[in-house]
Amino acid sequence: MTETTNPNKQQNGDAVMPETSTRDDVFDDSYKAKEGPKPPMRLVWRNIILMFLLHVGALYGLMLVPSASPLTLAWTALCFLLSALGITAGAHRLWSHKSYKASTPLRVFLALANSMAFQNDIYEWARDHRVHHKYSETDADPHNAVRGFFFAHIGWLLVRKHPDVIEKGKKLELTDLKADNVVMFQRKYYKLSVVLLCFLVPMWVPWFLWDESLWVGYFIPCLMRYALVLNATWLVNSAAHMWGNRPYDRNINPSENRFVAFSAIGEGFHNYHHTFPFDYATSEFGVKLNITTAFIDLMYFLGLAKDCKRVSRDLISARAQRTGDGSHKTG
Ligand code: ST9
Ligand code: ZN
Ligand code: ZN
Repeated sequence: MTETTNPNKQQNGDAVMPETSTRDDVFDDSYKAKEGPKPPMRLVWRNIILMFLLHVGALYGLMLVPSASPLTLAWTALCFLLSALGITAGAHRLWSHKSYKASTPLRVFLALANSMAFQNDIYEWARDHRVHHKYSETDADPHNAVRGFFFAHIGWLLVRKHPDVIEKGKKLELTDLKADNVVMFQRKYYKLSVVLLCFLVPMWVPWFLWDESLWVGYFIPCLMRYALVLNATWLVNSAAHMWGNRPYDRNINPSENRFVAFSAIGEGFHNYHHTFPFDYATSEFGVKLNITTAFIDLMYFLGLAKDCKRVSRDLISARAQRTGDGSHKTG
């Protein structure tokens, strides 16, 4: 593991930037909101209708759970875990933040898992996420939590983006993503990969292998699982930007939220993550409530991941003392 100890001053205080990290995921306080009235909110009815239908389908899937075979439920849990890892270990910690390096087989696996999660392709996800970190809680943040829980959770996907998101996003450094063949390949064949991996495979496997009905296969491992992964992810943008302690930086909204950490397989330690975005564990406490970190550790052990970046304990304590809300614990 690469431990960061060099206290270079960064724009967001004393967060330390390892040489290989992207600088465009670090908070930039130079953003100035444009004067004058805000642009009008433009609803995207196609997304509103599809998201409504998805959630109705997911609730119906929940009602079908008692009629599903135990194998189908185990398969649903596996699909949840795989698609979640495609976001957490893939789009988030690897591609948005470059917090560790992954071999080609691991990147291929994570890209497939990412298509199973159907949350926009990796390139678009990482671009939006970098702009979220860099201009957090401003109009240039795609899911600006200052606009309320609903907007940060799902509302931002139901309206046209604020022009500042696009303007600032176009200035981001994305050459690493453009140079990654796996990312570009996934982007090129994204729609096909989603149809196969988010919908057909989760529905077809239980029918083919243990005679589950296609109906149950469609509503439980497919729609219900997809909606659960989406909502677990969105909770990081909504709940973990509002509720919880701020042991590392009391001046920012992102918070340590254990419920979100549990449901988002390790991504709820959001005050830590926004303070030290390049840490591969996204938490001070390693694998605690953090399946994603355990997964990356396993990949490291198997020789498929390397250069996992960590922040030193001394630096964490110094930062917590200087800017934390006083709730910092060391265990
Ligand atoms: C989904 C994503 O759910 C979820 C992401 C969550 C992030 C969470 C982060 C938290 C931390 C990690 C925790 C993980 C936990 C996981 C737990 C798992 C258990 N920069 O987009 P358009 C350009 S997706 C630069 O159409 P509109 C763009 O290239 C769900 N440029 O904007 C294009 O240019 P051109 C499924 C940008 O029209 C133009 O602008 N998907 C940027 O405003 C227009 O782009 C959906 O539901 C940027 N940042 O529409 C809907 N952004 O024309 C998907 C845009 O030249 N999205 N551009 O190509 C949409 O339908 C639309 O984007 C929209 C906005 C309606 C939302
Ligand atoms: Zn992040
Ligand atoms: Zn955030």
